[in-house]
Amino acid sequence: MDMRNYPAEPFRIKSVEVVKMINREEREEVLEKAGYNTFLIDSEDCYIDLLTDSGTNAMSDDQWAGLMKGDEAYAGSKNFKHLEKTVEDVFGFPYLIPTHQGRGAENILSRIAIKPGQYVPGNMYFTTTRYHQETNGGIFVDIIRDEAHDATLDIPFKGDIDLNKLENLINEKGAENIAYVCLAVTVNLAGGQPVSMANMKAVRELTEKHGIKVFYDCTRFAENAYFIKEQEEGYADKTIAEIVKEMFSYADGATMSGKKDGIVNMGGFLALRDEEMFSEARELVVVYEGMPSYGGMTGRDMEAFAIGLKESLQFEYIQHRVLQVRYLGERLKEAGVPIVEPIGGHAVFLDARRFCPHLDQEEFPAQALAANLYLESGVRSMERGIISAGRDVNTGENHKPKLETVRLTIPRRVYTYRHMDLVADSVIKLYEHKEDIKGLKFVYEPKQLRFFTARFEEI
Ligand code: PLI
Repeated sequence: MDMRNYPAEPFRIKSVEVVKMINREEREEVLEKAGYNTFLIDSEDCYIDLLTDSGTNAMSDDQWAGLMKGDEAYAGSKNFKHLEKTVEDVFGFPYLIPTHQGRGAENILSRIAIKPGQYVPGNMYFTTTRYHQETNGGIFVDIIRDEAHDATLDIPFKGDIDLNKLENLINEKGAENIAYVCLAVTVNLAGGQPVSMANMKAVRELTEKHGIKVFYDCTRFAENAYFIKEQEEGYADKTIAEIVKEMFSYADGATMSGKKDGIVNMGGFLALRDEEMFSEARELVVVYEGMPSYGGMTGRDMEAFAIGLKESLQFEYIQHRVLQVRYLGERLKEAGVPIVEPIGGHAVFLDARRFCPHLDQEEFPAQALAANLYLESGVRSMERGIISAGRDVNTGENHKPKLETVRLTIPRRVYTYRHMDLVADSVIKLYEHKEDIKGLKFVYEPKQLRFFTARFEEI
């Protein structure tokens, strides 16, 4: 692979955190103690930590300086004003409810916008999002285009909503029985796949006819905007900021986990266009999060978040971000390792079905692969397959997602290309003796969001 096709880091390193690699025997002990669940491994025992890109970002010197400007007043913090203005500038939403992280915003939105028995169509599920929708009596319906469920199809904008699926659902159930459409940019569990501007616009036109609201999950909005600039006709000469503004002009509001494209370690929000909804959301934020001028964040968190949102719009930053992820994916592809294609914005997803064809889905191939990658090299990754999908709330049966994946998630501004090489070499080495990977079974299965704390042993 020609490194010259990849942009060098658009930053220099000012502070470092020393990491160390423990030996294989120690890693075996750690893995057994963690019940073969990478969520239960201590950070200190990981050499390269690709569990998630959530809250694991490196802040800029501007953001660190911003922390010193924290106004920790219980009410009316100036940092809230800064964040509120930034969200309006970037996304165009006038009303802001700050929350401790994305799921705090999902909780509030689900409570105010879903009546029990209503349907909530979305472009694939996300774990915490679907949990809050279902807990509030909503029925999640996956309306992403079929191709998104096929790991091998390399086509652009695999995160798009299938407009026929949406229209059929509206005709079948009636517009009054649809709470809202949840549109995620990008689609995490599909492999970080983006949604095209054309699709966002078409979803808006269709729902407007029926009086149905559209809320975006804007957790990885900047990555999505980069893909539009790179791949959608008519956007090459637009700035990331202009693209983001247009994307959100087709939405009634958004939930955000600042821990991703906000480039901070903590924070989130619910942003709204409608004053009445805002008023309802404000009544709930004081119950679940905190005063409406801080929600779940400190003043300094809000300041760093406001600065991070603006930084995420810088072309050099977002180009490096997306292409660094692509570099890792291309190295794996070149070696014949099966991955989800095309390579998404925040992570490379190993296709565990093809990586471990000797394991049945009920033997948890992705969970086993993640455990074995840690064993191989101290690289921590995350299962995104049958364990993450959980059980059907009515039948109790396991959801069996077509995509059975291990996510190598790249934190923002944290690792170098050399780190990506080390990860690629480890995965390639494991692929060469993949038959040694044994299936797993539960020894402890939590009832909710089981992937976080479940424990396993080898079959
Ligand atoms: O982790 P939170 O509560 O700040 O955000 C929840 C959340 C909402 N939407 C999407 C698309 C996410 O990816 C998301 C969190 N993702 C995590 C933690 C991840 O590891 O991908």
